[in-house]
Parts: sequence; C-alpha cells; structure tokens
Amino acid sequence: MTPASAAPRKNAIPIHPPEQGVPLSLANLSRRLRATVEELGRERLTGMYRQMVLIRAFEQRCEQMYQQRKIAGFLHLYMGQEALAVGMLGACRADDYAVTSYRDHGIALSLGIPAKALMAELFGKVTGVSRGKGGSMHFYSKEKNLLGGHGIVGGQIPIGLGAAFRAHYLGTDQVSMIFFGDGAINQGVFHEAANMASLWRLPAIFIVENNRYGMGTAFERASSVHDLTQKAQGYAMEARQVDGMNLLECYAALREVVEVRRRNPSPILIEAKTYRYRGHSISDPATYRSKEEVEAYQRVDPLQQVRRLLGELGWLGDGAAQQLERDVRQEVLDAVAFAEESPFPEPEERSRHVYAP
Ligand SMILES: Cc1ncc(C[n+]2csc(CCOP(=O)(O)OP(=O)(O)O)c2C)c(N)n1
Ligand SMILES: [Mg+2]
Repeated sequence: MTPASAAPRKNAIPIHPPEQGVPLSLANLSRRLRATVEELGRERLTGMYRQMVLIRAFEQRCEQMYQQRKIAGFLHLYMGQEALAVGMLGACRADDYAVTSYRDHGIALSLGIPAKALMAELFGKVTGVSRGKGGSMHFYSKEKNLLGGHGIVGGQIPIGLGAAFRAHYLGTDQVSMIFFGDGAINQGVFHEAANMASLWRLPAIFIVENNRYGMGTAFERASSVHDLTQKAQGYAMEARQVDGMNLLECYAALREVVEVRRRNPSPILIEAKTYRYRGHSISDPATYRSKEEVEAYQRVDPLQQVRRLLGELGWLGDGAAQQLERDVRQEVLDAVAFAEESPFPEPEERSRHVYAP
C-alpha cells in the first residue's frame, strides 16, 4: 500500500473558486446588512467607499513610483483587500490598537494616517511616518495606535497580544486588532499568543487575512486544515468567518465582536476570506495562479460592490462618484509632491529612535 504521505499532493490542490458570499446589492441585502446600511447612513458609507478608493489609488501610484525608482526596497500591495481594513477598522474606536504585517498600506490609510506621511515614508523622506527609516513594511503611528507594519511573518502577533494585555491590566475597554496572513497562522507565535489570550481572557481580535497565498504557495499546501477557524478550537477560543471582500459584512461582524468584548473581554479568531490582486510583492509576477482565478475575484471587487450599492441607494450617482475619484487622485498626487519635496533624513537620524542597550 502507498503511504498517504507519498500521494501526489499537487493534483489534490483545487483551483480556487471565489467562495465569497453574495455580492452587495440592494436586491439581496439581508435584514442584518440593511440595518447596517441604515446605521452607517449616507455620509459614513460614502466616506468608507472613499477610503477604499484612496487605498487603491495610492497603491496604483506606488507601483508607478516604484517603476520610476522613487521608491526602493520592498513593496507589498494590498489591492483587493480594501474592504477588510476599512470595514473592520471602521467598527473600532480611535483609541483601540492595531498591528499588522509588511502589507500595511491599507491598514494605515484606514486608520486615517495622511497619505502624505505614508508616501513620504515610501520615498525614504524624514517627513514619513517612520522618519523615512522604515519604508513600506514599517509604517508606525503613535497618534493612531498603529503598532507597526512588521517584516517578520507573525512577528506582529505577540506585539498585538501585549497591547491586549495592557488593556486588561489597566482595566480599559480597548481592543487590540491583530492582522496577519494565512501563512502567519502556522507560525509558533500565533499559537503561543492564542493560548495566552484565551487563558487570560484578553481583548485580542486575531484577524487572519486569508488571501489564499503565502508568497507563491497556496494556503492549502501549507495548512493542515483548510477552514482556518478550526485553529481556534485548541485554545477554546471563539471563531468566525467573514467575507473579506464585502465591506458591510466586515463592518457588521466587527461591530458585534468589538462591542461584546468591551463589556466582557475575550479573544476571537476571525478568518476573513479575501484575495490580493497583485503578486506577493512588486517583483512577483504571480504566475502560480490562473487568469481565470484572478478574473473570478475581480468580479467581486470590493470597491465595485460598494459603488454599485451606493448608486442603487441613490447616495452616490455616477457624476458624484467620478468627482470623488478625481478628488482622491488629487490627494494622491499631492502626497507624491509632498514626498518629492521633503528632505531625506540627516545622517544623525541613523542612530535616533533605535533601541540600543
Ligand atoms: C519568519 C519569516 N519567515 C519567512 C519570511 C519570508 N516571507 C515573507 S512574506 C511570506 C509569506 C507570508 O504569507 P501570509 O502570511 O499569507 O501573508 P500575505 O503576504 O499573503 O499577506 C514569507 C514566507 C519572513 N519574512 N519571516
Ligand atoms: Mg496570504
């Protein structure tokens, strides 16, 4: 008999269908999401759409700036995952904590960090959020409680856990939003953090952004279970799945999750099913996935879903949507101009803000 381990695993990997739920539209909006639309109202929902458009436009410009060599080093784009960041962080309070991986542009913009300070960081300028010393992977903001972009896969998880512990220790009702990838969930630190969070009932919101790939490896090839919420069971932790391409689902889910935890802290694992439209980083042509697969996910583009819904609601007509896009494009161009004009850090900066015993 052939041992199971010798079976040709490659053939067992399915071509990914988009498993996303029903795309947003007035006709098929559940009662829960109708209530969410009413709660948000025209101004906030349009504002959230604007944030998503800003993330997309910011990153499209980043690609260009990289090609023109204005940006150097690594560049991991978030395009496709916008609804997740905007929806989930939109359900949080300004004093909550957030921490994420190197794919941090969308999270930083969703927290309201100005595009200028982020573009300047990408250009390596002293006016950047990390004084030009962090680059794309290391956005950080004390004012917005963003505890970083982190380049070590899973490295942000114990930091987010620490923020949750702080809230618990001081008896505040803050929560800690810990974003990480489907690759990172297999790192030891996730499992250690999950155990501690559950044991001490910490307000840690573990959000696994399952974009189906860790670099060029499909997550099914790297994970022993394909329903990532199962990983919470070993830690007696609550878990749920969310359609990460759907802004309202992301917002509504987090609204409930966060509200409960402010009153009665406990951790939760949320698996957000999403997709990145670009390769792992700017230098990855993503030849490991099919054109059909990418197109299938483009049909559930998170931006288009919200734009269609806003149109159906009569809250954003075509003319107003085009104006919004023009405004956003200008905001990004202003960010580029600011980054261009800003100075590089002085040589003394090298040893400033660096931990040294
Ligand atoms: C500890 C560690 N191991 C390996 C790497 C190399 N590496 C960088 S990104 C990455 C894939 C992570 O994938 P995932 O967690 O799914 O996040 P995504 O890039 O999809 O957002 C790997 C293996 C690293 N940076 N750190
Ligand atoms: Mg991934």
